[in-house]
Amino acid sequence: MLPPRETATRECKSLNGLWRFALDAEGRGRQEAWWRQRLAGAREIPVPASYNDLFAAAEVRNHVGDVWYQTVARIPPGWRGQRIVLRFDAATHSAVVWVGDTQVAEHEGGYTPFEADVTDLVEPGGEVRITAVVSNVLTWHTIPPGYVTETVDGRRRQQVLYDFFNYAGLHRTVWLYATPRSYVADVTVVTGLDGSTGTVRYEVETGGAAVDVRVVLSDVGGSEVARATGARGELTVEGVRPWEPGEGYLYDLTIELPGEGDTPLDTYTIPVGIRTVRIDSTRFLINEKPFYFRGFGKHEDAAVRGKAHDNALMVHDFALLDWLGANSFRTSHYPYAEEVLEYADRHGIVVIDETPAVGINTGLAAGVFGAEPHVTFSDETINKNTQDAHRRAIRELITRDKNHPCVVLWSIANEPESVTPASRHYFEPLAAEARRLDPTRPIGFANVMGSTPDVDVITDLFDVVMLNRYYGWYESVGDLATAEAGLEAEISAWVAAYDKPIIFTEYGADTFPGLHDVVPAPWSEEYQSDLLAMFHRVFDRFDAVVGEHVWNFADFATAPGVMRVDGNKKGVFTRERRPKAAAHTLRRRWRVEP
Ligand code: GCB
Repeated sequence: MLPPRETATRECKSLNGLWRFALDAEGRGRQEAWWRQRLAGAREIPVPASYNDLFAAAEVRNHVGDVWYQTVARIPPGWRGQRIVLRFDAATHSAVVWVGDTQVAEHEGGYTPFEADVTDLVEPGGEVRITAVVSNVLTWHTIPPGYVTETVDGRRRQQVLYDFFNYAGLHRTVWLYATPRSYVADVTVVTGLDGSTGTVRYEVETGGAAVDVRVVLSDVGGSEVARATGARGELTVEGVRPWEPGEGYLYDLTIELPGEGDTPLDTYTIPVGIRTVRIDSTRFLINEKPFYFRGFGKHEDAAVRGKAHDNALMVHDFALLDWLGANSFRTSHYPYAEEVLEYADRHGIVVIDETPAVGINTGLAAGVFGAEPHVTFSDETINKNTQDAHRRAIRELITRDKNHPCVVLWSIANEPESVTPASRHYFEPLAAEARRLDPTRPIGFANVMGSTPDVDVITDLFDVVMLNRYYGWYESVGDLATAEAGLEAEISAWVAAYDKPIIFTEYGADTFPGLHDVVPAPWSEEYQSDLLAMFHRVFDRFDAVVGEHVWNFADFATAPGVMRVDGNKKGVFTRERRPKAAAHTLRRRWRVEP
């Protein structure tokens, strides 16, 4: 699905701003058809934002169920004769949308976009009422999974199986946009490199009446470097300037549907980074050069706005990554806003792109987050329906992000159960589906502590070993010598079992900012630094370890619990992005001064 973009033939109108908002505490709105009129008793709410932290009200923060959003938008008069589309970049976790009285969209999955052709429902120059009901409910059959319980006083409680606050709402931009009736619907590019020659294979999908396709590739200066006609083909670029980590060089691929004379019916441009990705034994090769991942698992998380995309925060976070000498991050534990990937493309930051499949592991949730004990895979819990939702989540992630050069690896799940025959049964078709959808990128999943190579049964389905390990924290806390021995032994076991690269996708320690000690005491800033240094010492003993992503970039909100004091404190930065001592430790290791 193409992101909305203004071109010579297209216009976009963001609907961001203050919308009307109503909490549906009793779940009456769908029956009473609240979309048919102005939302009664509505608050005003900013879009984009999570609704949870805005109103100083526990019933909003902890609400489980539907909330309603409504706005009135004017369709630009110049859009007459155009195809008009309404697009939500994200509605967490599911939504139904009406334009006027007509339902136009229904979508499950809180972190990927959906859209509807509303041409026949709107009048250019006129106003239109747009209403969305957004639900934050997670069930055994959603991705991520969860379940709802009742408290003694009859309130609903959402049990999540993961370690971050269940923020919900319209987290990203809502758009109206117009395209010609014959339009570029999608494009897929696959790039190649052979010495100084680059190739761009492309495939264009069109909508509306069948028309020709013409593509032009140009460099940063706007000079044409290659062109072709036809819906699919291959462009050759002599003297190519590749997209490299740290150097996000992008060409522009302009797709035109030629019309009469010089004016195209439709035109759409996507940035293209020419690069290759390949695994060779234990090496992770970008442009045939070994790449070592230095960076973090992150979250979309900030005070007040929760999980909303925010350009100020994005630019600042990338500046901090640069200050540290980081070259990559993982979109733990869901697809991030498309703006983030576009920024990473332009700045040469490498991304491990993850689906929202976090919590496919009831044993872990029971141990860490106090969930009730359940069997992970069963008819009553995670089953065929969940697997179908997971397949859709993989499909939506790959179709959205397939053209980003920054994305070099798909992570199809975080810390799933991976030691039972049922887990193999569940993951085998999903790994195959990811490969079918994108044969050009390696795939992996973040493996949970304890799922060592002697008991794991799914790693052979993947290309990379991605390990989340908490030696020195959840195991051997306060005893870094034992932790170091444990870590070294485990890496040795992986190296003996698999000829695959190993990326540490999580390691870290909760750290209370400002807590200092003369002895290495857990929760102190010194302990976090010492623990990271210990991991690094061990990583450096193994060639197969090709990456280190600290957990986490910054402190983040979680559900309350005995393990969490005002959220997860494993950040190297506080939630306000102040560095802890560990930030300086990492900078000394990572920052390669020119
Ligand atoms: C993990 C999870 C991550 C948690 C982290 C922790 O293994 O993948 O979501 O936040 O551990 O801090 O416990």
